[in-house]
Amino acid sequence: CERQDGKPFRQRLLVVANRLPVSAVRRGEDSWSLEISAGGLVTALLGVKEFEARWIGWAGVNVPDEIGQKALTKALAEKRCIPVFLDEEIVHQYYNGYCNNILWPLFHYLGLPQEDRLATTRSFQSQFAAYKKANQMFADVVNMHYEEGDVVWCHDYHLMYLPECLKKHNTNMKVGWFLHTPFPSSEIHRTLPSRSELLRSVLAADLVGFHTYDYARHFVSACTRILGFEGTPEGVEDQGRLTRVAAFPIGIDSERFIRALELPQVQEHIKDLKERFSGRKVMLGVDRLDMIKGIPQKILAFEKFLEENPYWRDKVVLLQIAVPTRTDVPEYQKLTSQVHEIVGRINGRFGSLTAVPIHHLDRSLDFQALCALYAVTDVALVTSLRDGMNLVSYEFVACQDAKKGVLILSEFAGAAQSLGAGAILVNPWNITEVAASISQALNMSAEERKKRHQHNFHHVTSHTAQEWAETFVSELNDTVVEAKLRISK
Ligand code: ADQ
Repeated sequence: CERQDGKPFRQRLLVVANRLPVSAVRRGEDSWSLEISAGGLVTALLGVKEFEARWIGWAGVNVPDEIGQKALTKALAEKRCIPVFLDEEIVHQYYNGYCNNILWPLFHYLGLPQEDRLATTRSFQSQFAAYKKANQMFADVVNMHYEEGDVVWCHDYHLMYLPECLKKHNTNMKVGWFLHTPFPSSEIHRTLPSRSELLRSVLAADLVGFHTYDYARHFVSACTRILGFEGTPEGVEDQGRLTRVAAFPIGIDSERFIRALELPQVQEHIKDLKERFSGRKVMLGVDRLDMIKGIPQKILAFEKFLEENPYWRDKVVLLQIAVPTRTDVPEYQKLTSQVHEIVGRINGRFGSLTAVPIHHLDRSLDFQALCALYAVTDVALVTSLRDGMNLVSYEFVACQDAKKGVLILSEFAGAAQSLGAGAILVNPWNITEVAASISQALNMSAEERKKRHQHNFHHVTSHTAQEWAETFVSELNDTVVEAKLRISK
């Protein structure tokens, strides 16, 4: 195998994530069509030039029969992907249950839905057992494909039990683990019945990474308070065995967004949007429809702004693009209806026969349409109640070099630590404050907008996804001596 520049790869990198970066659709008993989804992680790994990356993960479909599994494995191999087959029951208990119903809300400080709290408490043990079983299934596939010298990079809260499974099998394996969500205060983590087991397993990795220094600090505190281990500037130490813990803030492939703005199709979209919203300032929200994104709070703040600023009522429009996720979960269905109800009420209250103040779309946009929207926006509103990083804020900044619009950003998004100096930071729970920040953004002088934008643009274009992946992987690769030390004790 060769790199794009023709030189041989130095090593192989096995990237293990819950989902493979492909959507698989079955076309016949032994035929599949695959589509690569160009997510952030895929792009990021293009930057890891010294390593030849292979993906290990679930393809997102249930394939109960051997013929189907063989055919899918073969088709995926061409994309350098290796599947982990999970049956429906495991997916229900591990993915919908333990990952999305317990860890996701807990790590975002949301707790559990009230009516589900007791039921979840009862089913906790079986869901955790399924979580461990699923993680072991991922480990089995890694072990099957691992070759000496490979570097293994595990991703996210779905796979916290994986580092231990891997090290138990092979203590020489170089294992890293990165969390894409926040790691909560140790007081929150303490409430998790499986708190110690998960921490111990993550500590089996050689390098543990988070988006921000705060998350890393919370993790180290959890290890000191819950496990009684020692926190050091390097990480966590237990009887001379060190696990390195550090912050590796993710970025985006900013060049991809900047280049896209030059495309004729994107220019065409931009022209249409400008005509459509001429005479009005455009405000934009782009989120997965998830509790953590604070969409109802954002819309209520916009209502308050309209209430308090009659002058702006027919001069501003909020475009909220929300991709539905986890649509089979009642809590998410409730969120969708709640958002629809609030939007309907506000449009009824402030709309006219010819214009409404909020356009809400329940769907995903293609890349070019998204870039055009980012480019015509005057004010972007990111009001996550908690967010590991939030890449939408980065993407908006990358597309704004001509317009120099304003970013209103939740202080509870990891991105607040990198874009805080250029954005207007807000507490999304305080709708009065968010409403005031909308007013501040719409009235901001061109000079101040330029200054703020330049700060953010510099950050977004100099801290890319590629650099993030390269830094993590090379630091992981350098941990070899420590890894051996840990094992020999
Ligand atoms: P997410 O919670 O998915 O990621 P985010 O970082 O904002 O959040 O990334 C979302 C991605 O989906 C962006 O690339 C965005 O363009 C795209 N997207 C969102 N809504 C869309 C829409 N309506 N149409 C088209 N595309 C849309 C998790 C964590 C984050 C962390 C990332 C990366 O929750 O905090 O930043 O992983 O680590």
